[in-house]
Amino acid sequence: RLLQEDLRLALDGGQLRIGYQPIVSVRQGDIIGFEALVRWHHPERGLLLPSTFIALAEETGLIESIGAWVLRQACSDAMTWPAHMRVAVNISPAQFGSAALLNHVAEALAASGLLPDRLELEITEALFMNHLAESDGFLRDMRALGVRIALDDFGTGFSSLGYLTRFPIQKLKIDRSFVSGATDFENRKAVVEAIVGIAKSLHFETTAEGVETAEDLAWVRSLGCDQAQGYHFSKALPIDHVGAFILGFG
Ligand code: G
Ligand code: G
Ligand code: NA
Ligand code: MN
Repeated sequence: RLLQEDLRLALDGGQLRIGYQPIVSVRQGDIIGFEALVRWHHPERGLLLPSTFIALAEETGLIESIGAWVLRQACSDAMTWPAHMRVAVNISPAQFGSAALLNHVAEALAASGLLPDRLELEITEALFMNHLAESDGFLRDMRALGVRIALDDFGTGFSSLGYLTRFPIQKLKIDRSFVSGATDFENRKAVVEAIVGIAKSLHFETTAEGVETAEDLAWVRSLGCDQAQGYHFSKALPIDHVGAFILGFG
């Protein structure tokens, strides 16, 4: 049987679940929020990660309903967390061009009652740069709603600094390829230092992704990153483990 046919049934069948990975403030050491990462608990194939089905969802158009579900679920889950914590949701290229996205975001906020500034949408730097025309309208719509925007996988997508100043973005997420084990490599250090410098001068927050060890954390702290995310703190957790993780953290 084709994976594609299974994916149609997965959403209605409750086989899609969200894992929540904590994002930690480097200075205070507290949890500032969680990134929502979708997982598919396939009845025969077991746990499938997004790399195995997000592209398929995009090709088949299923990403629209999956994306709407993730937004609704993530916003309602975030309502069970302390009120200062945000939830970050990934938006893929196929969702980005669609007029339905604005409605899905607005509906997820309205249905959950989540304050808009607790929702952060992650779009990859490459997506942003390749769709500048759509980006403009999308970011304006999101700003009107009060939702925050993060550029994901930053450092891999050749942004022009001119564009960064023109768009209402609040955060750069530094790609983990520059972060994990980076103390060993001078060139990676130069990249992260440059990104943090740009972010500071443009008043964006920075999150270092892929912080896997205490050494990685000490290093991103020394470079002035605001937040860190990675296996050093936790992998993505099922929603029913998030409450205990928050209580036990720090
Ligand atoms: O969770 P890792 O666990 O494998 O996630 C891999 C990639 O899948 C991430 O880079 C992320 O951008 C993408 N991804 C995870 N969850 C979602 C989602 O809900 N929607 C979209 N569009 N992409 C997602
Ligand atoms: O592309 P995006 O940044 O949204 O991807 C998140 C992906 O990164 C997920 O697949 C998640 O499982 C993975 N991830 C999260 N933390 C770490 C980490 O510390 N090291 C590595 N190698 N991957 C991580
Ligand atoms: Na992401
Ligand atoms: Mn990323």
